[in-house]
Amino acid sequence: MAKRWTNTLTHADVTPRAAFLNRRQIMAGMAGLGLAGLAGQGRAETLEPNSFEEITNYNNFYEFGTGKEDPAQNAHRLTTEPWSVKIDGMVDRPGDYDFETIMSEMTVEERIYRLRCVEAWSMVVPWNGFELADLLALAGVQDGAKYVAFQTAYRPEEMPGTRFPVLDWPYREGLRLDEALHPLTIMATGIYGKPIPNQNGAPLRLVVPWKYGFKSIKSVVCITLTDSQPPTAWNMAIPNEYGFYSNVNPNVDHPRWSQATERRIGGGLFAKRQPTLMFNGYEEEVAGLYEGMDLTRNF
Ligand SMILES: Nc1nc2c(c(=O)[nH]1)N[C@H]1C(S)=C(S)[C@@H](COP(=O)(O)O)O[C@H]1N2
Ligand SMILES: [Mo]
Repeated sequence: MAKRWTNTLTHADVTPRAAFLNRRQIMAGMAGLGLAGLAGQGRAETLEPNSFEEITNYNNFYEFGTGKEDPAQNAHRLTTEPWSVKIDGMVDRPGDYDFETIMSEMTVEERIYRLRCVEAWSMVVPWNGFELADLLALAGVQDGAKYVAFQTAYRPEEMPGTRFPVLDWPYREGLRLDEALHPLTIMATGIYGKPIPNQNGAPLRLVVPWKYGFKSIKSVVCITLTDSQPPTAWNMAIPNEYGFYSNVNPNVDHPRWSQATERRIGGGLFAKRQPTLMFNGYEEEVAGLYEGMDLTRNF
């Protein structure tokens, strides 16, 4: 499938980023402005990815416990082979798609994305994955579909955290169809070129980089195309704190804390908090999806 988006946030290969900056400077006549002018727009800074150790030892995966180190301790219990994803609802080709079949059809590439948790910490993760749009195309989205619903595996015998009613299991999430089809939205299957560890959502998990981390549902077993907004786990649990949209927005605070700044994991004990960027730094790409919407009401 044709590549519809070029990653400008590479670390090893600086060429795409340089090309991007050149294009922008020529287009906007910004040649004299330099990096500082572009950095203000949130996406031209060099993203230094977190280490593999940081990314795989500080996690939220409540099925394996609510502590940040519980998933790394417990998620080895998750059986990830065999694995299949049921794709159903308003699609031409509903069915159980096994992981190997999916991988043989998809083009995996690296995407270095910021990950901003609603709890106000963040990381930068070099994911490997494919665009969700390509997977949905495999199933054939029907006219009239407006939303995509996702479910995580629910296996009490493998998931000690599900013994506690923290959430109404299984973990559920959802996107509007246009958000799901956006080229930034991926299904991640790896980190740093290795298969994605269980604690990060093996064997495949959603990544929506402009939304708070909880939208990026792990270990997906079911994807349903619907014409109505699906119920989502955190919204069901605490509706006044966690909305359906949950776009990263420094101007709309959580009822119990500010969202204006964030703590970058690995920055050290005395690191300065950094400003949170509108749409987590992806404003240029995604703001159009929400034109005319009141982002405070639709939080
Ligand atoms: N199934 C499931 N998916 C989940 C979660 C969870 O508890 N269960 N936590 C979410 C939250 S709050 C965040 S911040 C990210 C964390 O992803 P990471 O652990 O890979 O950094 O996963 C999200 N996906
Ligand atoms: Mo989170």
